Amino acid sequence: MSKNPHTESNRGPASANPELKRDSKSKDLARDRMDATDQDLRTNQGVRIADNHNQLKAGERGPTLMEDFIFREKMNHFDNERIPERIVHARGAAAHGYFEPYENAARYSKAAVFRDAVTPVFTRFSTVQGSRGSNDTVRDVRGFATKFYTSEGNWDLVGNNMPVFFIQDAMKFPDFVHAVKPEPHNEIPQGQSAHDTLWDFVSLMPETAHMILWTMSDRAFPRHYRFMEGFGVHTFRLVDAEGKSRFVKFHWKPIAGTCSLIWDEAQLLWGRDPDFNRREMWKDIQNGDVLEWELGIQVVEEEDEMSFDYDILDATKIIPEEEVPVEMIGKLTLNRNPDNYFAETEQVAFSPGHIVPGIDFSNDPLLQGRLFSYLDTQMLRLGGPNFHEIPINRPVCPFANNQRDSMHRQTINTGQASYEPNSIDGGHPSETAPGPERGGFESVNEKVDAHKIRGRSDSFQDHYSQARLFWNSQTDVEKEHIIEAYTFELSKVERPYIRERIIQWMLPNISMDLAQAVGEMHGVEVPDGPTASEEEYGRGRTEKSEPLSLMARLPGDIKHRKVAILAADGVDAGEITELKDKLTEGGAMAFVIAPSMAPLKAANGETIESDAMLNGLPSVTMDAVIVAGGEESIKRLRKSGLSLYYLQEAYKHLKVIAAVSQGSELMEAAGLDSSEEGVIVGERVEDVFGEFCEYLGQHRVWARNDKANEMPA
Ligand code: HDE
Repeated sequence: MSKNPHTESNRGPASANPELKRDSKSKDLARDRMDATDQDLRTNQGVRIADNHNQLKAGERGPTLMEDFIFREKMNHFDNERIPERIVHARGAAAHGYFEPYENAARYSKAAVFRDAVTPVFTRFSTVQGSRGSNDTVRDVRGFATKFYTSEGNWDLVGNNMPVFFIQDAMKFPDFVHAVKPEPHNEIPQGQSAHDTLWDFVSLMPETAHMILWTMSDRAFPRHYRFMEGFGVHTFRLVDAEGKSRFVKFHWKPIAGTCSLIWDEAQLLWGRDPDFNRREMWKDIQNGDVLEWELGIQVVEEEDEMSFDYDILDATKIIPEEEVPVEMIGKLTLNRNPDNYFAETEQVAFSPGHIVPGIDFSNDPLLQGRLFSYLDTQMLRLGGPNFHEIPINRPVCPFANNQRDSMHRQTINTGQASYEPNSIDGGHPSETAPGPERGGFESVNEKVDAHKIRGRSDSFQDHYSQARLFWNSQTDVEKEHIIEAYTFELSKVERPYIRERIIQWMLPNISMDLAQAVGEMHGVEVPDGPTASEEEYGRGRTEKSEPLSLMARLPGDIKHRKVAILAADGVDAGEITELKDKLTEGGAMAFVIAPSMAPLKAANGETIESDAMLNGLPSVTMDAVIVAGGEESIKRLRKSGLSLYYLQEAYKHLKVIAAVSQGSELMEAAGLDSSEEGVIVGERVEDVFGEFCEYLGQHRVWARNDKANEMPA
């Protein structure tokens, strides 16, 4: 069992479950894997196929014959390959892995996932708005859904990379989704929130203010899934072995730290690598560079439920970490790519309703509505109620019940009794009484004694305090990015009255600076002060909360970072080797980027492989650039507009740029001034490397922000 360095003194009892290995789900999937190695080509009925190129025709130039069962079967299967994509979160990428609890986890929950040494998982990341074929790096929320194949059944933690949501009550979800999705008359825009219907809805629904602010921040385009936080969003419950229930919020804290793309980069990536996030995760896992998070919880004792200045059942609110610290209770590692996208990533069916003993729901009205929606949507998407039999969805623990039949049933249930109680089949399958360990599921025995009411609690009224809290917690650069985001998004809104509603009626309640800056860019006059009612404006805590800034958890080192080394024929081979060795030693990945894919002929006659062409892995796919020396190499690179652009673009995107020996000439040719921060030149690799790593650890050269805005690239 892993040790949690943060909670040494806070351990509860732990027990290991030796029979559950981390690859138990992989073994379970093995029975459905199909390997065509050395196989003959056959029909689905097992008949060997002699000719897979020609239909059966009446004569060489004649019509196809109806009896061509081989053609008909092939075409019929092809015609029916597609299933409906997810109504939201259609575009996703996933990986297998495992979860290891820390010893303190079992203190809060009797769930096996917190007791067993290791539990296999499958995690799917997604964007929300776009269709399955849309771009990865759009401005959007990212889904972060994990299926834990626990020894007591599947638990799904179906969260997002932002800790709050747009609406408070599930009743508004279809309205919100209709507003954010491409508009119904022309299906524009794809993967974008910058359009009239979304902002119309937002401008009329002040409860969206907080979440919209998050989506206008750089969190809306993570640099890599590994650099992204995750949140369960709702308040859930954990139930311990004594039956005591506590409220919790779940957090995924990335071990690699947090960092994001910047907007211009994200937009350029739509064209240069629309699969950017999924490709990076895939390649990293392929290279053994696993993704890791710690699972954290904020615990609220039941008696403290009402002690906050917001309602913990309101999904538009966070619990600031200063109020309730996040306690780490385990570690997630993603280390294996799926074998087949459709079978696994597309067919996986998550639901917040998939819980296990030791975990329970709260009365959050958004969560309550989700409990219906996820099961319901699988009926259409996966074709009926047997989706739990699809290999990626089936639990690793044994399970039996009296549910029978329906479309595509795989299980061959033996025995005569499909009801309970029965005496014919020995009374099986039979119930298990609840218990502290391995017992039947038992809901928290909460007393509910109330009038039926279609309404909302007054404690859900404050829509702006936490938006102000978020704004106040951002650094200057982050605030600038948020201002740019509202300005850009609203510029795409055609109706002036919608733009005005946002600028005059929403933004002043968050920040007058924000309202004025966006108002100025839109030529819209801003009122003197807040415009919301006292209740909606709220009086909650608004002083800075450190963890709300992405800068609070910058990577700090060069691990997992991608570094381009620009080179051409005549490059100094020694420098390339030294750079690659040093970067790899620090956990970074180095790529030799050259004008062509032909192996490079170094100055000393050595041959060096080129990893990509200048436009194959452009600067937007990299975190930093180094120009290696070699007189001839620099001469060639100077002649290439692409290499000059490479440096300028990296400069504009605030990336650290270094040049070794003659490499400085390419810097000059690109118009970059080595006296500036984060533009480093030196005679030898060791002269530049230390400073280079320091900047890279900070993710970007933030001090360059104003200057970079003047760059045309
Ligand atoms: Fe979802 N959501 N959602 N959602 N959601 C779906 O389920 C829904 C919400 C989230 O990788 C759908 O199987 C309602 C919050 C993720 O497969 C659907 C409400 C959070 C995924 C659905 C919400 C999420 C979904 C579409 C408001 C963060 C992708 C396909 C009451 C805590 C999971 C599907 C995957 C997917 C409904 C709000 C996260 C339609 C009704 C809040 C990560 O059932």
